[in-house]
Amino acid sequence: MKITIQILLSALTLLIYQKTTAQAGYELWLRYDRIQNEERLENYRNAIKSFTVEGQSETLEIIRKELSEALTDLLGKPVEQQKINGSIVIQKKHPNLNNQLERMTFDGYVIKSTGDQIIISANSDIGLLYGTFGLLRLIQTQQSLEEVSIASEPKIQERLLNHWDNLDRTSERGYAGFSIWDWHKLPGYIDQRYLDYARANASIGINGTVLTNVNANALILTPTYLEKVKALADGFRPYGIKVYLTARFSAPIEIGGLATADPLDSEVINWWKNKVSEIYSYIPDFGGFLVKANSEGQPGPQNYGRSHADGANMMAKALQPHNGIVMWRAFVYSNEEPEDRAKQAFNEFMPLDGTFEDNVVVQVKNGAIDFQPREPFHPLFGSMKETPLAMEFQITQEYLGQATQLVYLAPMYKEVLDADTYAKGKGSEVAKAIDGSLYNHSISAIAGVANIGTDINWTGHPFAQSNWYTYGRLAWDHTISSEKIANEWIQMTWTQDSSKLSIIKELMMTSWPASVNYMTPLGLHHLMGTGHHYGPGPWVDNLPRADWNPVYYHKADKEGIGFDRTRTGSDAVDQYFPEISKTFNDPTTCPEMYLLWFHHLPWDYKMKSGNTLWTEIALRYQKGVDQVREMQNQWNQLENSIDPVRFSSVQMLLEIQANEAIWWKDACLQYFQQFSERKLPKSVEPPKESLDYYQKLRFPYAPGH
Ligand code: GCW
Repeated sequence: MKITIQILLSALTLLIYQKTTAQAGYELWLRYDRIQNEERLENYRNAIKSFTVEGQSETLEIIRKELSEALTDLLGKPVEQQKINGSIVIQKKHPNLNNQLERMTFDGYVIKSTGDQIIISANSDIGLLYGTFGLLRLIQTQQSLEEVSIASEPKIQERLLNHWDNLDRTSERGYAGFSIWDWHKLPGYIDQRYLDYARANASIGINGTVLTNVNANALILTPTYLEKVKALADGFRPYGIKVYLTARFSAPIEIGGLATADPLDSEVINWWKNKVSEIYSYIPDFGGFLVKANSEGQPGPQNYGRSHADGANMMAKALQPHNGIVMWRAFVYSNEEPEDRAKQAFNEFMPLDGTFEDNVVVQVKNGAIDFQPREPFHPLFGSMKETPLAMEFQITQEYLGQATQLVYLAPMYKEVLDADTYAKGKGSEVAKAIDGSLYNHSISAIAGVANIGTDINWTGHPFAQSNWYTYGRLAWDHTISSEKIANEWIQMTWTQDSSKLSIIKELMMTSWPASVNYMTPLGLHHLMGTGHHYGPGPWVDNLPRADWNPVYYHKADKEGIGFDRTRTGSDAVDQYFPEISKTFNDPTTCPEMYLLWFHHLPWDYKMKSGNTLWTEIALRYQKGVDQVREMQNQWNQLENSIDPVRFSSVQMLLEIQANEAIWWKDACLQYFQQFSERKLPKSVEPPKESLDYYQKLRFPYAPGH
């Protein structure tokens, strides 16, 4: 009797614990809440009585566990595993689907209903895992399975997260607590979080992870740390996730005891060769290196008068025997260079096109400056023809409200992916430059700077989970729309009620345009506070390098505002193909969203709306504030339909966001007003505090810095 009560009590505690973590969001989009629509539930229950997974492997075991738990939760009744002939059959290279599977590359999958069974098949166990999550997503989003026939394969081969995580567990630009890698306790202690992380990534098709910060520490390449990396890699492998590391260019000196790191020096070449072999002795499927070189103080080949290609190729050759790749970042801008910062990466890398080894991918940020709220696409996309380019998106919201603001990034990613480079005439979108189809490259890759940390909900802001989800879905298939991704994510994370779903979707779709309005409207950029980049600092002009200062970017003066990148200015426009450069070069054809990115215009410049530029800027800032208030109203309508913990957490964060939007508006408008010497339009609310007040705000312990 006593024992029974004890068992009951601990079961109850577990239930309560599970409930609280679920409410706090630890489950991410894998909550598997029971289907509420009775009719659909009945259909699913009739169609799915059991499942069969053919074969044995760690991955297949994961599939069994996932299916059994997920289906039982979703259908609200146990769904048993059957040795043969279950209502769902999961089988590699299923004979009936051979035709389709033979045409499939990578880890694609097929889901097909035969009338009385649903078959999931693929060429690999990992493909089966993706297919399993694919099927579960169909059920989570309540699609009919009756005539289901889906063939899905990733458009991009290497779909990576980049963690900017340091060995001391801080995370550069991390806003969700500390790094999830507990290096101190590894390799002995495998935190369940590592496996949950791998599972979540597998559910959206992410297949690689760079564990360490691009501002790299050579110690990660020493045996002590390689043991730890191996432990993670072993845990991730069954989920199809390969491990990569950042390689500090000066490692041969720092941990190898050599006098130089010159990439043409034979001792250095040998050192890397041996180091790479050593890494593969720990991790036989190690993915390769990500390198930030000669950028923001990181060492690189130029320290020895060598080029980026010399550096990248030296590492690439060391990796070739093991099938590893080098992702060499194009985020470079020189210390001395008086050239417009937006032009420097292009100038540096274009002449190197065609000189890289086959296993080098040049990793390019979405825009030419640095993850700004909105940037025109990087001119390297489409321009480098011989070199595979990886897209680097930032998921962590360094310049986009960090962890206090709800900003759904899918529309931003899509704007860049869908932008036409005109490299081979119309229809040469950025996405095609990345997925390899534009110039027939055999490697394709994409990277997202992770927003994951130790916070119970992984990402700090509950809605920041949507950006992790979005990144994975777009890395898999860049043609999916932002609305569809939002729909899926909301249904899996928040609610099955379609009217509630529409409210959340609308709020999400407004959030990015809103943030651009209240932070950097009309092509303004890099106005953030020094160092931490939290909040506005358009007045900052005291940093050691000109191009670290907001005044360098907005160039506001008595005449006007904006950075002149036209042919008579810095001529950054001519880094684009003629169709685009022509459009950007002329203020009357330049899309207004990029206007002040490319043009320095008078305060009285006539905008399309008929307003002057000054008035338009002021109205945009106000609009951003109003949009956040509307988002608050929308959220408040959900009060009784969302669990109280998550509801109030988002409610509080939206209140902070609204105040931050006002702060941005007031600080920027008062600062620019000193130059424009014009009144604020009537519909713009008067500032809450003085410019002096805003200028004196300090955040010495802002996170992610
Ligand atoms: O966005 C800037 C960040 C740096 C970062 C750098 C980079 C890792 O402010 O923190 O360093 O970009 O991408 O290398």
